[in-house]
Order: sequence, then structure tokens, then C-alpha cells
Amino acid sequence: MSYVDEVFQMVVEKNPAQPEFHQAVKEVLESLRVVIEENEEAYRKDALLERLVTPERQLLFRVPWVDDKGQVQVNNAFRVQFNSAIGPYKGGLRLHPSVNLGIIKFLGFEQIFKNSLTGLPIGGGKGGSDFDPKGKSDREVMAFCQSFMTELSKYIGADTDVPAGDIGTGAREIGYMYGQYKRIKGVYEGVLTGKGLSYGGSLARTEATGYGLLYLTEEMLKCNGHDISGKTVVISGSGNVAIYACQKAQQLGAKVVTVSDSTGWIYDPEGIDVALLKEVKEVKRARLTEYAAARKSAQYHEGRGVWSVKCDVALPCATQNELLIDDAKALVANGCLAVAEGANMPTTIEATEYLQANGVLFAPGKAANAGGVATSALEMSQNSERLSWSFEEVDSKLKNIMVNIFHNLDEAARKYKMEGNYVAGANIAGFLKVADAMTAQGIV
Ligand code: NDP
Ligand code: 2IT
Repeated sequence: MSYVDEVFQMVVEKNPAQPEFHQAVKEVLESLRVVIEENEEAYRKDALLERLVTPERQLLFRVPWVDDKGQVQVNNAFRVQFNSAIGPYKGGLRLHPSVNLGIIKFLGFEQIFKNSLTGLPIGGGKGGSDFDPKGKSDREVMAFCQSFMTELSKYIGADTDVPAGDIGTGAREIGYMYGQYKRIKGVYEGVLTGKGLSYGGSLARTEATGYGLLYLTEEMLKCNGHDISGKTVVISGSGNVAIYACQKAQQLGAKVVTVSDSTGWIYDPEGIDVALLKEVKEVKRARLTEYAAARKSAQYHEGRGVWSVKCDVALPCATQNELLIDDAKALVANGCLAVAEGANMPTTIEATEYLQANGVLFAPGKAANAGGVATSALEMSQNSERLSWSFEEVDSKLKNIMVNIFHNLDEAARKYKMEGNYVAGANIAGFLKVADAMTAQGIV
């Protein structure tokens, strides 16, 4: 059996009931075959792939907190410190009832390659909890965040592990967590990113993932002879990534006609009203029905359906495995030119392969959504030098990073004779830097 197949089999056997983790590993290892084969003997001897797929450290802990009725609640929490070959562990914290160890491991594994692609010195990690912030009072969210950080604070630090936001973790949650960390440790350091601007946050971090997604999509389209301006875009999700993807797409002259949440979706043929969407989602924390109620041109539909809308560009920005094979078929049938992943692993492997086989340009999440973590690394730099950069400075660095990422994937794909396969390009380019650092640092 080939080395890649052996390691994949080991991952499945040693990590039962973690399908998302298996999926993330499979996608990466499949793309690496050609690179591994070139250097198989050395990699095998050093067990490089076995080390790569095994987290350096996995923390599992309980989070007890008291709800508004005086009842004690208990949640499960995780931090997976996956790989620190090229820098301190870096990656977000997901707060969602679906969170389990397998989901955090898939996200942490993806993060290793994503962070490598940014060109910045950050290793891979991810964490979170099955706590659901939805419907909780601010006091309940604070109680959870403080209890969560009381335990997590033992294992993180500005030079060791720097968490940030993800699904369910936004500015409010980061604020409560930062306050508790500072109180326990007595140090004012950049231990979290995505902080508020009044206490060490970076301008443009809020916008970074969505903006970065569009910078990379624009470059990918340009290099394939298309202009983003005038294109019709469908977006899923209506959270941090979706909102700022929508805003930047419109600034670049595209028309965004859909957004969604976990209960339904909006079709707005006049183009999504971003100010209204922000008011509904960021301020009121309400459902999309409120968007539809406030806007004449918007139609609200229950369930899922954004991929059935005719478009030039599709940007999945909600969650994993939200774009399935039938959705891919609908996109192709409707003449979609490009899919770029704002979310982590939103497209199944089958759907990805179908899109690629049918000539759709496909930018994988670990490249396309890397602008968030890249700007987090810029926040770390600003914290270290105790300075704040202007919005324009951060945004222009972000743009450069995203354009460079696209060219790195493109070149890696060409070098290994898989021209236009940006999935392979991203996995290969991300892997080579990490593998080099792991090899240089010996058996650790
Ligand atoms: P938010 O919590 O701000 O928004 C998430 C959005 O996705 C909401 O509209 C939510 O709907 C929807 N959603 C979440 N889970 C599900 C589900 N199981 N089924 C259907 N819809 C769902 O998160 P973000 O925007 O920050 O994250 C979105 C994606 O982008 C995630 O995959 C995340 O890992 C990824 N990402 C985020 C980065 C960041 O900087 N924030 C950086 C890189 C990637 P509802 O409100 O109804 O739950
Ligand atoms: O998936 C991701 O890259 C994030 N949620 C952002 C991580 C970060 O450290 O900013």
C-alpha cells in the first residue's frame, strides 16, 4: 500500500466516528500523493505524515456556568493544538451545539495549511465548545466565556497559542474571554485576536475574511480572463464572513442576490442591502425573516436553496458540507464560473470534484478564507510592537497576502502538472513549508 493510503487508513482506525476529520485529511493527502512519492523514503523514515495528522496536544475540559434561572449548565470544550512547526498555534474558537472533537480536529488540521499559505509565522490550532450563544442573555454568554477562559488560560499565551473568533464567537465573546484572561494572568498581552479596537484589536480584522475572500476571487477570475465587476454572486450564511464578503463584492461592482442562515434564505434580485443585513444580524441578532419584512424586493424561503439561483460566482460562507453534489450540478447547469469557499470545507469532496471536472474555477477555503487568520497575525504584530496601523495599511497588506496566496497555489499546481487545480495547489504549497520546518526541527 502506498504511504499516503497507509496513513489515511491509520487516521480512520485511530479516530473513529470523526467523519469531518477523515474528510479533511483525505482531501489533503490525496493532493499530496505526487509530492510524497518524490520523497517517500525520507518522509516514511521520519513518520512525517503520521506526525502531521496527529495533534501535538488535545485539551478536553468541562465548562460549568450558571444560567439566568440559577440552574447550573455544563458544556464540553476543546482546544486542539495541532502543529507548531512554523509558529505558535493559531486558530479560532467555535461555539455551536454541533461542536465535537472530530469537528475541532478537522478545523485544526485545515488551519495548519491555511496558516502556512499566509506566509506568516503561525502554527495550526482550533477550539470551541458545544455551547450555543443563540438565545442566551449577555450575562449568560459572559458566564460561559469566563468559565471557559478560566480553564483555557492555563494553556494559551501570546507566544504559545492565540485563539480568535469562528462560528458563534464574535466581538462580544472575545471581549468577555479577554477580560477573564487578563484578570487571571495579570498580563495585558495579545493572547486573542479579533479584539475590540479599544483594547488592542486591529482595524480591518472584522472585515478581513470576507474582504480577503473577494480579493482572492477577483484575482482568480482576472487570471482566467474574467472581471468580477458586473457578475451575479450567490452567498450562503449571514454571519461575519458572509456580511463582509457581500460588502466587498458590491464594492467591486458585483451584485449579490442571496444570503442564508440555518433556518432559511433570502433572494433579493435588487442586490442584498448590507446595511440592513448588518442591522438584523449584528445589532438585533435576529432571523432573516426580519430582513425580508423590512425590504420589498426580498423573498424569504424556508430551508436551503441558494445554490439553485442562477449565478456567475458562488461563495459558501456558512459551515462545513453545505454545498453537496446536487448543488454542484445545479450550479454547473446554471453556468456558474467560479466557486470560492469563505467557510471551512463547505463543499463535499464529491461536489468539489464535479465542479472541477466541469470547468468551474474552484478556490478551496484554506486559501480563499485565509484573510481572517492572516489579519489576526497582523493584529499579533501590532500588539507586539504596541502600535496600531491604519485601516488602509492593514487592508492593503491583506490584499497583497491574498493575491500572493492565489499565485502560490497557481504555481504549485502548475509545477506538479495539475494546472488550474487550486485544491492541489493549496495543499501542496501549504504542506511544503510545514514539512520543511518539521524536518529541520528533528523528531519532535
Ligand atoms: P458566524 O457565526 O458569524 O456566522 C455563521 C453563519 O453560518 C450564520 O449565518 C449561521 O446561521 C450559518 N450557519 C452556521 N452553522 C450552520 C449550520 N450548521 N447550518 C446552516 N447554517 C449555519 O460565523 P462566521 O461567519 O465567522 O463563520 C462562517 C464560516 O467561515 C465557518 O465555516 C468558519 O469556520 C469560517 N471562517 C471564519 C473566519 C472568521 O474570521 N470568522 C475565518 C475563516 C473561516 P445561524 O445564525 O442561523 O446559525
Ligand atoms: O477558520 C479560521 O481561519 C478562523 N476562524 C480565524 C482564525 C484566526 O485565528 O483568526
